[in-house]
Order: sequence, then C-alpha cells, then structure tokens
Amino acid sequence: MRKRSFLIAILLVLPMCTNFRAQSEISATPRLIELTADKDSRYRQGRKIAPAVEVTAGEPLILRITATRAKQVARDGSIHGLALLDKDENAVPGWRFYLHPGVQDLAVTAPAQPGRYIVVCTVICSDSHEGMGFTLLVKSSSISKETK
Ligand SMILES: [Cu+2]
Repeated sequence: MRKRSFLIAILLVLPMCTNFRAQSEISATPRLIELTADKDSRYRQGRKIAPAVEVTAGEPLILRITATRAKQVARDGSIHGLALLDKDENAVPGWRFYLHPGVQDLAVTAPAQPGRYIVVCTVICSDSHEGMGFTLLVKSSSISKETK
C-alpha cells in the first residue's frame, strides 16, 4: 500500500519536474561495443577471434563494426552480415544487418531472456564463412525494475 501511494505521488510530481526526463535519458545511453568483421571471415573484438561478449538483458547497445571485405561480396554490395540466433537457432527480432565496407553503428537491444546466443554471418563472404561468428552472453539484470 505504501509503495502504491509513493507511485501516485511520483506520477503527480513528474510533469512538474523537467530535469527528471533528461537524467533518465542519460542513464539509458547505449553501451558501445567495438568489433571487426574481418577479411579472413572472422569476427574479432580487439585481437580476440569469435569473442564472447557479455551484456545485460534488455541493455541498449551500439555495435560499432568495422568491416573489411573477404573474398566474396553479395549482389547488393554487402560484404558480411550479422544475425543473432537464440539457443534454438531462431533469429532474434531487430538483430539482422548487412555490413558494408568501413565503420557502421548498429543500434540493438540485448535480448530480455538471459542465456547464450550466437551471432552468425549471413553473407557468404568466403570459403571460411561458416566459421564466422561470435557469442553473446546475456546475463540477467541485477537492478530491480520496480522503479520503472
Ligand atoms: Cu562474413
């Protein structure tokens, strides 16, 4: 009951409080994760091939991917692809991209369901294409969502 009246008080105060919105936007700034999609048909984080990237469930992310073409290029000019698959190999919505030479920022949201996901390349970029990917380890959020 006390929690409920507190919530009502917040809802009443919120429209008058102009700073509140600005602050909550800052805390929701996506985390930047830098990767390369390389000419040898491998994803790298720094020097690490096929890294395991740890994220928090529901976390907003920017994947900054520097892509270099391998042997083969798709008809539309994309040189690598990126798709996230869950443990049953189903594609995760919002996680399908085609990569072009150079740097690109992909805005994504980490899956809400914790677990081990894999990212695969979706462009046949060379004979080694099948081995191109990395792991996304989604950890459950430790922060209580009660205030949201
Ligand atoms: Cu590729």
